[in-house]
Amino acid sequence: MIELEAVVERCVVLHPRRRNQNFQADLELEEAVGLAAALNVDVIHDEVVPLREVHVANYLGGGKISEISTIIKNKTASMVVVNAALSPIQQRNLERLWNVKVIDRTGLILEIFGLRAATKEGRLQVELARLVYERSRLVRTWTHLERQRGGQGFLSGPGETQIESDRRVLSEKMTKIRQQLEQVRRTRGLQRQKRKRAPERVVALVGYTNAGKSTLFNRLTDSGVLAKDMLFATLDTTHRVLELPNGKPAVLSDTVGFIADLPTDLITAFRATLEEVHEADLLLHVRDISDPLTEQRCQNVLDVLDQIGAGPEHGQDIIEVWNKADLLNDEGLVSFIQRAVAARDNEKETDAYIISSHTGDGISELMLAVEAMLSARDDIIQVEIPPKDFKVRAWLHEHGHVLAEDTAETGHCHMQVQLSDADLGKLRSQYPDILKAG
Ligand SMILES: Nc1nc2c(ncn2[C@@H]2O[C@H](COP(=O)(O)OP(=O)(O)OP(=O)(O)O)[C@@H](O)[C@H]2O)c(=O)[nH]1
Ligand SMILES: [Mg+2]
Repeated sequence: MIELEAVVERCVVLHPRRRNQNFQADLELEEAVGLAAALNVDVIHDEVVPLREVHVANYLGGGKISEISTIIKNKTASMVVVNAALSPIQQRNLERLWNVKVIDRTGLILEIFGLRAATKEGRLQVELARLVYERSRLVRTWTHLERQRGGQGFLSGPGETQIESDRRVLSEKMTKIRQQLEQVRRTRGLQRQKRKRAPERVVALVGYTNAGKSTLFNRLTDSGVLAKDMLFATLDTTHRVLELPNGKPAVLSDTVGFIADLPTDLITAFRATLEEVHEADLLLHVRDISDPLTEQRCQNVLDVLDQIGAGPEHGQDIIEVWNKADLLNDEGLVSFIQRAVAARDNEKETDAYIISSHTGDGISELMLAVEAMLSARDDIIQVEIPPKDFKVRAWLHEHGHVLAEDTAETGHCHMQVQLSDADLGKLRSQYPDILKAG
């Protein structure tokens, strides 16, 4: 049998820095190199490219293009990553000029997600996102062709027909995937409902990719999910039981990491996965405080949360977990400790706890905070449900934690239920009569 040697792409990574952009371009280049590395390619050259203006046709200026051309030839590169959003035309033109594969940031992230997706739902979501991306490329290519043809609109050349039919094929594929996804999601929805009916509260780990969510998840739940110095190590949501200090169980879920400029198509495609985040009782926002870009990345995460209707802007409880404290020097650590204490004292700021998932420092304090936060909003109520409103009983079982229940001869059901603030509000507005005082 002939064994084929896997061809490892030899990759050039470019990070274009626009004139008005920050001085942290080298860190952003570093992230792009990390993303490329997550694709198992060999990064043989990387550089920040100062860009005075975007050139419509080729994105980069002529001088830079020939400079990179030489590097590609000398180092026998086989692909170039441009860490920016290229138009389809720019991408194609650069490919022609350099005679290698060119991908932009969205393409890169899509490739990584494609490699990593392990569950059926994950694979379908990525495939859908990729089709949406390709389809938009076709549409834009089409606009471009139309412009090129200028006034000769009567010439409906083969290009048009080709693109039209390509679009149709893509649309059909997308419809099929959406149907399959629907099927998978129904199952997931049922599982989620089952979890919701269970009295356990759900805590979700969210955060920038590589912040240490999976490492913390493993430490808290004694499990062995993949935690690795690799961007987007986790793509599929995992749940495990988390034992709180008071001995009560909660459910902890590990989720996909976020990244700056996460393509909107991907956010949409991962909506179902992110719904888990949306419906959690508490979010733990894991941050890598040893990362010089930690503030910027914190904001990126908050933006994505906001886009999916989750997080503090939407009234969801959240705690910041400042991870990787072991990597700070004494001075850095002291300043973060002061900030965390100040944040906890300030009503308007999100509570922050400093930990190291590696050494375990700070974890017990964090867990006490989680426990307190989970029960802070609970109320214990007494209700009396007349037989005609019996569906409320099912609702209470689904949403609350039923502590006691008994049915009188009259058919009235008495219940003692622990309920979140939000659910109590719903109950009050829909069934104002069944709440008993006290
Ligand atoms: N020094 C140090 N390293 C840590 C700590 N927590 C996590 N790491 C390392 O950071 C890297 C990323 O950790 P993961 O747990 O995979 O990060 P993640 O947030 O799950 O990342 P994605 O799943 O890719 O989004 C790994 O190499 C971990 O060993 C910590 O407290 N201290
Ligand atoms: Mg992970």
